[in-house]
Amino acid sequence: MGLFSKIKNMFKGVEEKEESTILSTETVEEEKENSKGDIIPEENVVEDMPQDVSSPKKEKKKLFVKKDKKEEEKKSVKIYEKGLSKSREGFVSKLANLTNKYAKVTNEYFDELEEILIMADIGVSTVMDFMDRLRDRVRKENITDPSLLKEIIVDELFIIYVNDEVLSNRIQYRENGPTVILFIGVNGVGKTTTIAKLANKIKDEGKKVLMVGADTFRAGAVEQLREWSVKVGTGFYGKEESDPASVVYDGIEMAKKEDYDVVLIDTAGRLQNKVNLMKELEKMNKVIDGLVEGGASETLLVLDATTGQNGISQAKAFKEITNITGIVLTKLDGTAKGGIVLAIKESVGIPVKYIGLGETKDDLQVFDIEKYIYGLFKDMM
Ligand SMILES: Nc1nc2c(ncn2[C@@H]2O[C@H](COP(=O)(O)OP(=O)(O)OP(=O)(O)O)[C@@H](O)[C@H]2O)c(=O)[nH]1
Ligand SMILES: [Mg+2]
Repeated sequence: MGLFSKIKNMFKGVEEKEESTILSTETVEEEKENSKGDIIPEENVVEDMPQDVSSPKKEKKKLFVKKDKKEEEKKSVKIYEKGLSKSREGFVSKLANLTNKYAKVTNEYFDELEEILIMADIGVSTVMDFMDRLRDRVRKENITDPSLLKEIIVDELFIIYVNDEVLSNRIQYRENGPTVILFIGVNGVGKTTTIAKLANKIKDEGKKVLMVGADTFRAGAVEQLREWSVKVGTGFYGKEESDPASVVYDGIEMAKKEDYDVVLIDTAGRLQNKVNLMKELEKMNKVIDGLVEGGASETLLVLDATTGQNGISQAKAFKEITNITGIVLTKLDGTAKGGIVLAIKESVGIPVKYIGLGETKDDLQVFDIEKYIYGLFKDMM
């Protein structure tokens, strides 16, 4: 069975059977192991739990947590499906049409396929490699029927992403002292909204979150973040018309004094002035390094998926001036060009950690390549 069939089987059950086990046994075991830093810390579910493992109450609690995870998994698959509907209607329906149009795999078929993939923003060099591999497989496996190629295409796209690397897309939380996460990216990509969404997620995990408004460049930017902090219900520190690094300093001092677990810092992104931006980021990082052992845990670059190849150029430019630990790809709900995820992986090699699939505080999802592939191609077979 191909990879895609496996993924499809994995998530099909989510839609059909209310009580089906979504996670395989291994995943459940793994989830249990990881549950310390997980969405619902078990100790937070029922405050007054006795420590006795054999207690029936504890068993009940465990079941409750598991069911909650199932519900969450189900919700998350649905958000992927809904958020990727534009992409699905775009390039995926073109792929399906292509299969119907050709009775045989011909050179014209390959040319058209190549064009569809490039239009989907996968990136020219990735598409070229992909086409070579596909032609190779077609030759070796003697495939003439285009409908047999559909699954192979999806599998090969998946392979481009995974590419025998272990992609770590989990946020690294610090044991002691606040975990500092810096958000960077050009104007309007969705930095502030992403902070609100992520704060909401982290808060639901039982952590104390502080938003710090260090975008002191654009008028109203600090106030915009403050409004989000009220809506989401987190702490806030920010000051207009001051030096961003000094805002970062005061914000982290406050976080340390008031025992915040996570500090999310909003910055201004003026890429038109690369040298200044680099200096500013350096200055901020110096301040963070001085206050928190090991410095910022994450620097997340926010990219707008609707800007396509322009987004890739931004990633390359930012990569030159600072150390990026992950990418947040926003507005994937608003584009038919879902291939950008693959292009980012291929051209900058930085993991996509989160994707934005809408404008509300619930529309941020941890990036999961399996759900992504399922959300994109579910109608294709
Ligand atoms: N559809 C959709 N819209 C989004 C998403 N993320 C952000 N937006 C919208 O994009 C616009 C810009 O978002 P902001 O969060 O203000 O962007 P920013 O990077 O902070 O912008 P500046 O502060 O001007 O640099 C807003 O209208 C958001 O609602 C997303 O995932 N999907
Ligand atoms: Mg902003």
